[in-house]
Amino acid sequence: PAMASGTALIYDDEMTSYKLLWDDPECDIEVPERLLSSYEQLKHYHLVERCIHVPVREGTEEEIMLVHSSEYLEVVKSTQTMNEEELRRVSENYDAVYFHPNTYRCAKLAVGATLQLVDSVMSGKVCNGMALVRPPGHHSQRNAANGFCVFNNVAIAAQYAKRRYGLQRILIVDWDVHHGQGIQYVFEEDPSVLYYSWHRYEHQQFWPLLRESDYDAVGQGKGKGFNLNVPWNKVGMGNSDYLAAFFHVLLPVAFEFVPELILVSSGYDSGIGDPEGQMTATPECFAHLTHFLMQLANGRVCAVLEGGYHLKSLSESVCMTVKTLLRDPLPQISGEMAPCLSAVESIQNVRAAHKPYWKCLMYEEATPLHNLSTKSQQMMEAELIQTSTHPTAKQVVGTTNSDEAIKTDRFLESHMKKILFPVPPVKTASAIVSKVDAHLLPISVQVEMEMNAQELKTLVSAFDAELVKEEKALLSLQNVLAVLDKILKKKVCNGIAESSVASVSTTFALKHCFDFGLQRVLCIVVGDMDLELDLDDGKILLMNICQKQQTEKTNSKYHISLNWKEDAGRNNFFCAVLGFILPVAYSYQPDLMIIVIGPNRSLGVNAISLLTCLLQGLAESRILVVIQDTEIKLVQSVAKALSGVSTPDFGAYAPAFQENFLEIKRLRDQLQQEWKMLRCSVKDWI
Ligand code: X5A
Ligand code: ZN
Repeated sequence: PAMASGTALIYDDEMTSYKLLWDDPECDIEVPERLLSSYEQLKHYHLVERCIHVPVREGTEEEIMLVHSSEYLEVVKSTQTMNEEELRRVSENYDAVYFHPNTYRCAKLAVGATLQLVDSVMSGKVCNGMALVRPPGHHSQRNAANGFCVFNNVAIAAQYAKRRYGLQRILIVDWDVHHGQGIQYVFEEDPSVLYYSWHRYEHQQFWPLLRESDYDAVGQGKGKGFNLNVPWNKVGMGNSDYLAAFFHVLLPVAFEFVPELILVSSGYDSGIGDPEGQMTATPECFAHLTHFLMQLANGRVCAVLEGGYHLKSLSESVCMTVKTLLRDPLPQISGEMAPCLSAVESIQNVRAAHKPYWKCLMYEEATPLHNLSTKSQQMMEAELIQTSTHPTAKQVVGTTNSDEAIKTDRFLESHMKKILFPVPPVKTASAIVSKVDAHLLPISVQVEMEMNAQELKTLVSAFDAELVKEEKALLSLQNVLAVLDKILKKKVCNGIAESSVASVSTTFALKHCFDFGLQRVLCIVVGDMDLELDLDDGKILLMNICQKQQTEKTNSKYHISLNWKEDAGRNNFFCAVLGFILPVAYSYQPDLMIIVIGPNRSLGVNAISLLTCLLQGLAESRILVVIQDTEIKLVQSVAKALSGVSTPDFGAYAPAFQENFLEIKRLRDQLQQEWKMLRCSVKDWI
């Protein structure tokens, strides 16, 4: 279905009007500059003017009482008129909290800002948005402030959305580095709110030090299965660990859940340089996380600020989130893509704990690992350090001092210049060359093609002298080349080309890519097609999804054949995309993707469109789709996926054919040494 457009930004500097008035080393990181510097950076990148400004309001008492008791509300209210001495005394009743005379007013604005965002999205005024608020909310509970949080903004928003809009399924994604135990408590028995949180845990040695933050807290009563905790037992988790948790835990479950709205407890203390989190995820990681969530709930994503205490890291990450909500192309994610042992261990444990509740996990082995013996753990860690540049705990310990914070500042300064930032963004238009009537395609995507006939003939004859003589083939090549050329020259981001000779066209296109200087092209072929390609140098990764059994074994790691049985209408291609294709693609890190749709395709229109949507996180969103036969439905659907006007609707989820599932599992076991993002269990680690 088509979706609303536009991104709301909700911010009011009144929420900077409270601060810590006394000495408290635990609370002194929660400062007004957190909001000021985030907003400044949004202005700097000209993102503020691209968003729709929505004013804040106060949350009402009734709204606050959707989650909190009236007694607690009265306590918070009473702090307005207190002197410093009294404020200190109230603060001491709670864990890691300070009050200021303006706290109550700001906490009401934070709730109201969050509800304004939900209203803007639910009314269709915008598609998505972000609220920059203080105080944060996810630790606060029915009767208690906790961890800088006063009212639970996101939990209130979920209750409000259920009540006001009759929603039946809301997904809360809490990517803050702390466990939002406040949210967990509110929805523990509620199957209509799926709560996902990853958090620094260190076997319960990290604040808030709770047993119930572990992976085996799956929810209670009717809510069993609707609470997903991914506890990180080491510091130093980074881009690949976070993405692995998305691929192997959150996304399969979320696609099965089919949320109607997504609320993000959007804390950035899980980012690099943060003194609380001590993790290593770089700002562009948040662009990718945001992008994946945008493929669910018809794009209705509301991000609400929680933590984040390294000002530069925080503000760059906020910008990445907003930029992605605005549908700019995604920056390439940096670093080697391989989750660390400890991360995979946590992922395996959550998957095992949730096996009874989700069809996507039904074939999982049911063995949570309790604790790997220290010895085997050390051996495996040693192996890991040799084979991967993944930051180890040792490298990041000690980032709390200000020297280290400044180092991160400098690192980010140059890092952000290297990635796709700042403006201007590449135009996100698509180039389409197709026999399908222009008026049947999304308006924004038609681009005139311009390719000098002589120039083309020269190119083609260098490739294959015979081809120049064949009128029809020449025309096909021309289509493909015209679109590809625009992508390579960054005049457009992506495109579709019809070609009657897809295989020749693709070979030709690939050659053109390398002449242009690309290093790695991911080529996904759907259907039966023989491509004569030299795959040894790793410049092409060929993935063939087809029905016919591939008899001849290929011995190149750059040729992967996925034997997939047609399952149109059964909607279980998710397993293959999330559990296999995306992890391999992220491990490979291509500069461009070519998706070729040949004859006898084993995937339906929706599956192909979903694949197209999800792959846009790679290669700065550069995708060329080559379609062999003119199929109006397919061209339309892929065009919509590329232009971001809609995500394919899959309806309810059905379990995978066991055969399909086993195929994925077999391939994963076979290939996880090469393509490390496939790892979701520690068996066969070495
Ligand atoms: C919202 C948030 C952290 C509290 C840490 C207390 N709170 N040590 O990030
Ligand atoms: Zn936090």
